[in-house]
Amino acid sequence: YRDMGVVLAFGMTAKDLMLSAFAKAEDPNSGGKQMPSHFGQKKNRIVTGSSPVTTQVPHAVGVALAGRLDKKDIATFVTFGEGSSNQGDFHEGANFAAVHKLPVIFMCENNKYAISVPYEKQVACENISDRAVGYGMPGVTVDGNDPLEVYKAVKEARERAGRGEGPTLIETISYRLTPHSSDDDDRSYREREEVAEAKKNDPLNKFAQYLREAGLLDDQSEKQMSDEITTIVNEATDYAEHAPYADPEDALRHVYAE
Ligand SMILES: Cc1ncc(C[n+]2csc(CCOP(=O)(O)OP(=O)(O)O)c2C)c(N)n1
Ligand SMILES: [Mg+2]
Repeated sequence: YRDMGVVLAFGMTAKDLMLSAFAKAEDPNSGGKQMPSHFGQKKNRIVTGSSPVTTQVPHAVGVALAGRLDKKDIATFVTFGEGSSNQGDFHEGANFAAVHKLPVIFMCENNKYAISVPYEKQVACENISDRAVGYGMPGVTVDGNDPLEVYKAVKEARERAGRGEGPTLIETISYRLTPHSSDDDDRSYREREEVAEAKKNDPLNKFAQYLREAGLLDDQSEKQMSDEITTIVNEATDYAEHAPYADPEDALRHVYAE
């Protein structure tokens, strides 16, 4: 759900993302009809999500059930916020997946806020992962700012799913460094000091530091990587900016049966 990093890992490209942001005809998600970050791409097996939060959870459970019925070795991976974990869709999906031991990896990205509502006004339990026991599946909480910890937790969940042991709930603790959206003024509900403190844990900087200490990154290789990424993003931006918009008649495509 809105996970740009995840869809890039699944094979979506910078060009795909820019085509979507500029709402162009070639946008693989929706031909320019959806809001940005509402991903969906058949080629990379990314199932279209809806804007109402948490509807993606029962979808993921249903896809896992379909895979089971078709005897396919698949697992589904679904993400949602800690605020979204209070929606009925989460509880129904988690319960059904656990009862039927479906291969689903539930990942709750706990960034401490649901727009302006802080964690302590959303849930009374200490961890979102505590909820897993109520459904009969393992629940773990990991540092969401540490890519290696996240990788390890997801890998273990995938292996469990592959062995037919059912779903796992992974909670990744992070922090939303920016306002929720351009409409949101976060100064009205949180202190600047809190944000400044959280910035010290920015995973991009922390992981770069880790790689430096491990001797895998230095100034030269970091600059080279950064230059390469800048070129990719600039080329994707130019391409998308100049790409044609969809024809007006296309507005009804995939809306009504053809
Ligand atoms: C069912 C539903 N209610 C309300 C909204 C409006 N809304 C969009 S994002 C959001 C907050 C979600 O918070 P969280 O689940 O913690 O995810 P985050 O944005 O922090 O990643 C809300 C209330 C929505 N999209 N869907
Ligand atoms: Mg949140």
